[in-house]
Order: sequence, then C-alpha cells, then structure tokens
Amino acid sequence: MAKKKTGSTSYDAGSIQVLEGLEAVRKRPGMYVGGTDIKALHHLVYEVVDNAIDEALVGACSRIDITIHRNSSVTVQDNGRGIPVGIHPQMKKSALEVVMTTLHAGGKFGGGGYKVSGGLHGVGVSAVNALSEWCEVEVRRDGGIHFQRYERGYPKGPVKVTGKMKSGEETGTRVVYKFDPQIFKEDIDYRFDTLVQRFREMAFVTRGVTIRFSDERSDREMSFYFEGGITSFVRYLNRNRETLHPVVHVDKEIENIGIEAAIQYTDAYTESVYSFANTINTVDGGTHLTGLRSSLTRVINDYARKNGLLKDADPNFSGDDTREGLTAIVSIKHPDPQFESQTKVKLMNPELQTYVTQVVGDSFGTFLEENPQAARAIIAKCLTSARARDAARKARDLVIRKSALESLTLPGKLADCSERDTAKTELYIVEGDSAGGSAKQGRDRHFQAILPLRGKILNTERARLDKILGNNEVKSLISALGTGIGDSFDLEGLRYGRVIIMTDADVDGSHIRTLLLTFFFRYMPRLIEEGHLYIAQPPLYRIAHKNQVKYVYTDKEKDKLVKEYGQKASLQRYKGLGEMNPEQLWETTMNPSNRTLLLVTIDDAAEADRTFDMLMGDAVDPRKKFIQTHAKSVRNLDI
Ligand code: 28F
Repeated sequence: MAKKKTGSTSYDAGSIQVLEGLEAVRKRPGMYVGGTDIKALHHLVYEVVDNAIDEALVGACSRIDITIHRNSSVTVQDNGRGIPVGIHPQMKKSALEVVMTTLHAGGKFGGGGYKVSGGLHGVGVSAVNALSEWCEVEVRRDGGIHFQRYERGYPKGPVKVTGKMKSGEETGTRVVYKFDPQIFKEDIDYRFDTLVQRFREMAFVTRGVTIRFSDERSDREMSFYFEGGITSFVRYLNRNRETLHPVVHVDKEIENIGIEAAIQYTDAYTESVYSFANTINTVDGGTHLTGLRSSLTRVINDYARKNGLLKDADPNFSGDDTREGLTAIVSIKHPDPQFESQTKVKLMNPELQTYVTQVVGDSFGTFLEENPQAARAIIAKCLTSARARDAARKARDLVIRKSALESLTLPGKLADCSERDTAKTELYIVEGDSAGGSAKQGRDRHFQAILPLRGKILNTERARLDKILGNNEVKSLISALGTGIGDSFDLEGLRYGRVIIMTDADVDGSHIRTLLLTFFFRYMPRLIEEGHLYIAQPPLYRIAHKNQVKYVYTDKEKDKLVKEYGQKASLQRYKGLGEMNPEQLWETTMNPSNRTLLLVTIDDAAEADRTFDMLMGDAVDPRKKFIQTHAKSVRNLDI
C-alpha cells in the first residue's frame, strides 16, 4: 500500500482513496451490499458473478463456475479475458489491484460494456473484498498466471506472477473469498436454493452461457445453460400451464440499447412477468416493464376492435384484463442504466419505455395479424377476464354498501345527542354501567352523547392490544366514533368534536384510561394529534360547610379548604363516579361552565403506550405507582 520512503511513510493519492474506500465499506456495509443479513451475503456472490456475466455479455466468456466450499468460502471462475494486469497509469500499480481494491473500479463500470452503474449494483468486487476476511484473485492472461491475496481488503503484497499459462490453456479470472464474520455477525450462511434460483435466472437472461454451481457443504450441484435465452425462460415458467400460442420473441437494438422480450399467454389467472436490466432482476419494474405492459394492452385492444371482437359500445380491455394469464420477460441491455435511488431494483431511464413499447408493439402486433387463431384465443381470455372483473366489482360494491349500512347502525349502548354539528358535540366514554347511567341522566342530551364501556371486561381479560380490537366494547367505540381505525382511519368521519374519557379516579379507572389512551395512540393517533381527545376530571372530594357545598379536585385544595372551614366541615372522598348522583356528576364533571377537561397530547398517549406492557404485566407495585403519578401528567384545560 504505502510507498515506504526512508524515515517517513507517504501515502500517494491512490492509496488514500483505497484506504478511505475500504473503511467506508466496512463502516456502512448497508450502503454497499444492502446490509449484513443473508440477503447481503448473497449479494456478495452476485457482485462477483455479475462481473463474470459482464464478460459473457460482451461474448468473451462462455462458462462461469461457482463453488461454495465447506468453510463457506466461495470460488467464482470464468473463462473470460482475465482482469487486466498492466500497471495502471495513474495508480502506479497493477490494474488488477486497482479493480480489486478501489470502489467502483470493478467490472466494466463507466466506459464500454454493460456493467450496471450506481448504488447497490456495480459496487464492484472491491466491496466484496473489503467485507471478506480474506480474498484471492488469480488471472490467466498474457501467458502468465497473476495472483494477489487480500485480508479485509488490504493487499498482502503486490500482484505476483506465480506461473506460466500452458499452451492452449484458457484465459480467465478466478476470485475466492471468505466473508468476514466480524461484519456478517449473525450465524448466517449461503442458501443453496436462493442462489440456484438467481443463477438459473442469470443463465436465462444471458443466452448461451453455462453456469455451474456446486455446494461442497451438501454435495449438491446444478448447471444451467439456455441456448434459447428468455424464450426458454418463458417456457420454463409455463411448464405446468396450458399455453394459448407459441412464445413470441423479439430481440432488437435501438441506439446501442438491447431490447429483448419473450411473451406467451396461458389459461392461468395469474401474471408472471419479469424484467431485467443488464441481467439484474428489476423486481420493482420500471420503464421497460411499463413499456411492455402498455404496448400489449394497446395492441390487443387495437386488434380486437379492428376485427370486431370488441363492439364499439364495449369499453377497452384494461391493463388487468390483458395481464391475466400473461407470462413475459423483458430484458434490456443499456450502457448507462439509471436505477431508482433507494431500492436499486427499479429502472428509471425514460427512453426505455418508448423503445420497449415500439419494439414489443410492432412484434406482437405482427404476431396477432399473422396468427388469427392465437389472437382470438388471447382476446377470448381478455373478454372472460373483463366480464369476471365486472361481476367481481359489482359483488364488491354490494358488500361495501352492505357493510357501510351495518357500520351505520350505532352500538345499542350509545346514548346519542341530537346536535349534528360535530364541532358542537361531545362523546363521553364512561367506565361502568352505573356511572354510564348517571352520565346519561345528568348530561345535556342536546350536545352530549354517552357510551358506557364495561371497562372491567377489557381490564380483566389482560388482552394484548391487538386482541382488544376483537372486543365488542371496542368495536362499539369504533363505530360510535365513525372514523374507522388504522390505515382506514378518516377524521372526516368523526361524529363528535370532543371525545372525553371519564373513568373513576381509582387504580382500575386509571388503568382503563391508560388502556384507552394506548388504544387511541396505536389505532387513531390523528384523533389525538388534532386535539379531539380529553380526559374528564371528576372531583376527589365533596366538602360541606354550613349550607355551602364545594367540590375539590386535588388533595392540595382539600387541605386548604379543610383548614379554612375548621373541624365543622364534612368531607366526602369520592371513590368512583357511581357515588355521584346525576346532578352532581353534571355539576362537577360535565357542565362546560365549571368542569375541568384535560386535553390529551400525543406525548401523553405515547407515554401511556410505552408503559402499557407494565400495566399488563404482573408487577403490581410499579403499576400502582405509575397510575397515580401518570394521571397528573396531561395538561389542564378549563373549558
Ligand atoms: C470471477 C469474477 O470478475 N471477471 C472479469 C474482466 C475482464 C475485463 C475487465 C473484468 C479495468 C477497469 C475496465 C479484460 N480485457 N469474474 C470477473 N473479467 N474486468 S472482471 O476489465 C476491467 C477494466 O474497468 C477486461 C479487456 N477488457 C476488459
């Protein structure tokens, strides 16, 4: 690495770049190979094999051998031209060392060839090297055998010529690496089946190359060779289906971009369409896939109309109709593909949509014209699909309407209010039937609705929150509120401007309150964020002195008053809401002119949610302590 000078160590630009690169990869493997899980482990293999595939794409390599050894080290060997070994002009070291140790110097990155660029793909073999406990490369070219070994990306010495090539010996590159357990900590290992699937795919989309894969850990091996390329891939995918016509294949080059597609309809209801860019499986699709799908829909509609299979009054087949039963592969080769920034598996080049639409449209259109029988079979399939979809849509609308009606039936226990303007209405969620009864009698039925919740049921079931959703009490709460929950939550549906939790001040009451706070926090956070959730503040004491009665809400107030009134005062501690008669409940807790409501903030609810497990746990003491302290933590709001 560093050029040792007498007495001092100087790092030239190249070595600094290498050092920084290796450090960067080892510090944030996620940025380079997507993480340190098994997916990332497989990505190491794909990175190395992709470079050999690149050699195959330019026609310089016909065979790639991959071996997983018993110690989980991996050998990848190709019979390509061999990574160049000449001294790199700027870096003053072998091009081979540059490729193996400099980020993004691998493969054909940049000029010429089809190496994919950017992001997860094309980080090159140097990232694999950095994440390997050790790595060795052996290149056969220019008559010699060139070798170098690395440990965690650092070369153990310069590239050495370890021998001469025998006459007639093939050129090529061999990389052996062992992933670094310091990086890939979990006890993960390669999965034969996952790799087999990917190598099969690679062989399909790289016509004519032989990929041999052997796993010495289990003595299993597979070999893939598909002269028929993606046509064979479609045949493989349709091997257990009734096909409607032979595979339609097209392979054209436009502006130095390779556009290839293979299409075959079957009697299946599913769609099996795969898209590739430079042999990378673009699982999130992209412009090439969009081009394929839209051109097929357009061509099928045009043919159906032109041949009277779609009446003028009939609507066009939708994309869904023309995709049912479709098996297709679109594989493009592009010198500079742009992938979507995050996932790296979606192709973004806009020109590809145009080119694929043109190439696939022309070839499939011609196929339909020249094969009327196949065309009719395909269109009959689309017609059936369109009719089935229509019927399904009607059935679904019916179900939605029915369930909407159902949900409109409000829970029986709800004592609703007559005011319809949500901004003026309130819903009291009252714990317990007795308090519920008092609240129904004491309330102002014009703008106050009451929903008694049998909190004891929720409380004693010790149910986890997700199970509580199945609870009838909670279900009636959800339908009383009218918003739906979770993803289908819609604040527009809220039937009350204020939702007020009114529970006893004792341990159980606070427990139910926390349970409700947690429920709202997890399934209706917007209700809280938009300031609709409150907590009613019933009085703790009733103090009578001479003919005066006062209600106090804190111990502090109580002490002050008792001191003021002296011993003649009579003091009543309220244990629960049920101890108050309807008038008292109205006067002290529900009458807007002198009640205290606490506005719930999302932090309060989050706090409740975080401690929910403790409440549900068996440790009673911390629970008791929590409830008494926590209940005070929400803000006061006198309204
Ligand atoms: C086991 C994995 O990595 N095979 C590779 C080549 C061949 C060339 C090449 C690779 C230098 C920097 C452009 C040879 N001769 N198998 C592999 N085979 N890289 S990787 O060139 C890399 C150049 O970027 C090669 C003429 N042109 C290219």
